[in-house]
Amino acid sequence: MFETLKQQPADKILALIQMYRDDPRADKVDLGVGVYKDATGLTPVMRAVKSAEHKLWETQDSKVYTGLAGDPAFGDAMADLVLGDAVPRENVAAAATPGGTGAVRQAFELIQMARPAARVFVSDPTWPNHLSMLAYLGIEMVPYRYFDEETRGVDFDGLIADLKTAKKGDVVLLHGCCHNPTGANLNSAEWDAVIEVLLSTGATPMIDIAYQGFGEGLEQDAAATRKVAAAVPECIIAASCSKNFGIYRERTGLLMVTSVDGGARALNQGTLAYLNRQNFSFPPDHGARLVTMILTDDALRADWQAELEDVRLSMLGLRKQLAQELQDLSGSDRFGFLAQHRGMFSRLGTTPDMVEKLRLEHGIYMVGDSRMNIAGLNAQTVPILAKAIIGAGI
Ligand code: PLP
Ligand code: TYF
Repeated sequence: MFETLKQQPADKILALIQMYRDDPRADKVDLGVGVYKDATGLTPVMRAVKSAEHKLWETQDSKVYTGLAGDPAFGDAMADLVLGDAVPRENVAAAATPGGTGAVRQAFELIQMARPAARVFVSDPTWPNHLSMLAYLGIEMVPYRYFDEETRGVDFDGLIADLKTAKKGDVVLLHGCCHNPTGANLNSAEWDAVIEVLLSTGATPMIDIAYQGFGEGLEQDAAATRKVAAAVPECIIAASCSKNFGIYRERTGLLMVTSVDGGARALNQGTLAYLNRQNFSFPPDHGARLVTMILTDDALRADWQAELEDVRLSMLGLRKQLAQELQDLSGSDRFGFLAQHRGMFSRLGTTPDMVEKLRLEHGIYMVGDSRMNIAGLNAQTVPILAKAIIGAGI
């Protein structure tokens, strides 16, 4: 029966990992897949995660099933981390999922179940998996302008004009912070304007937040999500713990749906549990339990926040260093956007040919759209990258 299958397109980001591994050059630089790396190129297990795992090993006496929505304590801890007090907890339906990807996928299925004709508005560009999952599910997507190729900031006027064409029953997918793949983000006043458009069109926001703590700080990075969720009657939020807890392979995420009253919440909660059951029954628990332990223990939480802040500041330092090197070499401030961008990524804004040239001639690996993982750099490789960029005539 399987001879009917067709070759599916590979994930370009994941394909880069293999190309990088196969490259024999000792001085190669990996700016591809979005995982945090320290100055030695390692992706460490965070201290608080190690401590929580140790404690868990000592105290956990059963691995019996949790619930279809996972352990409610995880939902509570994450709702608190992401939403603060923006929405009363009794109005938030929440279900644990396998990673943030699982939360996004379950959200798309929920949208399709509620509104088979819903269109999902997606930033141009967005994380490629958004597009591939929407296409796979047969959900209509509408790109909205986002990246300004000139300034490498947000094309705010284009974004607002495009979002105004959304209608009630449509969904607007927004990145809560640290936009992937561009690194360009809305400021607070611009978020207010987006909220106004959401309210005037009646479209439902869906916020994908996968990098809380990587941009301006843990609270600041959640501010937009909180503001949107507090302003609209219904908001969908897909949160990932992969990056900010460094537990990528544990597959830890949470899908939340807010509503204005407990009755709607009960229906949403039942539907999230139902959707989990259709796809995988019980969500993974190990990572979710670690996150819950860390967030609810003062000492573990303080240690986690301190390490996360170090991670954030190291990326910020690399951004500033790279922008400065490029300014020195080019004699212009046209790369100043690198210091303005936030999160792991920046889109350099050059052609796929130039990206290939950097890879072939310098062993510098970035995604074809010129997305660079800033965490892939260190103080020694920043000048190498800067020289390569200017040498290539970018
Ligand atoms: N959403 C965005 C925008 C991402 O960049 C990622 C990748 O890390 C995710 C969601 C989900 O990641 P994960 O499934 O590893 O939690
Ligand atoms: O954008 C990234 O690099 C991360 C990691 O299919 C990732 O979000 C990349 C591709 C993928 C899943 C996760």
